[in-house]
Formats: sequence, structure tokens, C-alpha cells
Amino acid sequence: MKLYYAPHACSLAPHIVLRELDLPFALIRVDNRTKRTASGADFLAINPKGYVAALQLDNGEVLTEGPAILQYLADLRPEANLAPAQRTFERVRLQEWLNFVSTEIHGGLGWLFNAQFPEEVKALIKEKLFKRFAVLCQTLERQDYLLAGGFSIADAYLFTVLRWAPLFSIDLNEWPALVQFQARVDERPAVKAALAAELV
Ligand SMILES: N[C@@H](CCC(=O)N[C@@H](CS)C(=O)NCC(=O)O)C(=O)O
Repeated sequence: MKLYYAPHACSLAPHIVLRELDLPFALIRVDNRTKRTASGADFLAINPKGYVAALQLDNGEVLTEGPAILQYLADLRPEANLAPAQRTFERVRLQEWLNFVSTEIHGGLGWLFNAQFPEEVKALIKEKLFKRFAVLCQTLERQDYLLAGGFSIADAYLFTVLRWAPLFSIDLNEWPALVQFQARVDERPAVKAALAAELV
């Protein structure tokens, strides 16, 4: 498999999961401005959507969209328990979190990268985002991870997008449960390895 990534982008989540699962993969860096890979290949020919993450399977299929990639990976090694079994209620609970992280947290923080948005618009986005942070805290104040069963792909995703908060002068210390969550996930060897690999 090949994971197309940009350093510290949302592709960090599947990168962490590949390492958590100890799956063989090649990491291919994409320049999101030029849409070229490190070797100069046209990324748009690989993923016409033009964004990371993209996972190219050994049969040539290209899978995109974080929640789909994460579940595909977790199901390759179900014994690692990074996702509850398919067709269980817990799996739907996981999908509920993946969708929440994708639309409410990734989506919200993602808009803040847009340099064209005036400050008043960014303030409104933050106001909504902070309500969503409160929702996360309701769960993370009573358990270590989003699912009661332990670390899952949803946590890898949440960790990845919450890392962007300081870029927008959002001080996570206002939500201690989120700071503790970030520290807890940051301690995982697979997370440390993924972050180190993306710094290269
Ligand atoms: N819907 C996609 C969004 C992916 C996305 O937002 N990727 C960003 C990095 S976090 C990107 O590559 N943006 C570059 C661009 O849109 O040109 C997903 O959930 O995977």
C-alpha cells in the first residue's frame, strides 16, 4: 500500500493507524500547492480530488476520505481492536464519532486555514467549534478515549486535527480533557513514529 500524505495534514491519522497495525506501506509526500509528489508525479492523476489522504492499494485501487480509509485499515487487522466488529452497534458508535470528528472538528478547523476569510467569520467558526469541543469533553472527562473500549481510529483522527488548534491561537488549556487526551495519544509509540517520519 501507498499512503499519499502532506506533513501534519489529516493524512497523519491513517499514517498513525498504519503504524499501530504494523502494516507494510510506502509513505509518499505530496506538495499540496503544486499537486506533485516528491518524485514529481502528478498527484491529480492519482487522486483527482487533489487532497490527501489517499491510500493506493496493491491492486491499484485508490481510496480517499479519512473515515473510509481508517475503517478499511482497521478491518485489515481486526485483532488490533482499532475498530469494533462490523455490524455491531459499537461499530455504528465509532462511525458516529468519525463523522463528528470529520464534519464538526476537522471541518471547523479546516475552514480556519482559509486566509481569505475575514476575522469576524473566523470568530463565528470558532464559536461553533468551541461548542463541539464541549461535546468532546463530556465523553473525554469520563473516559480516556472516544469509545469506552479503548483507543480506536476515531482517536487517531481527533488527535490529528486537534493538533492544528494552536495555529489559530486556540488555547486547548481551556479544555483540560482535550489537553490530557492529546498527551495520552502522543505517548503512543506509533504516534511518535508517525510524527518523526513526517518531520523528515
Ligand atoms: N474530505 C476529505 C478532506 C481531506 C482534506 O481536507 N485534506 C487536506 C489536508 S487536511 C488537503 O489535502 N487539502 C488540500 C487541498 O484541498 O487542496 C477527507 O475527509 O479525507
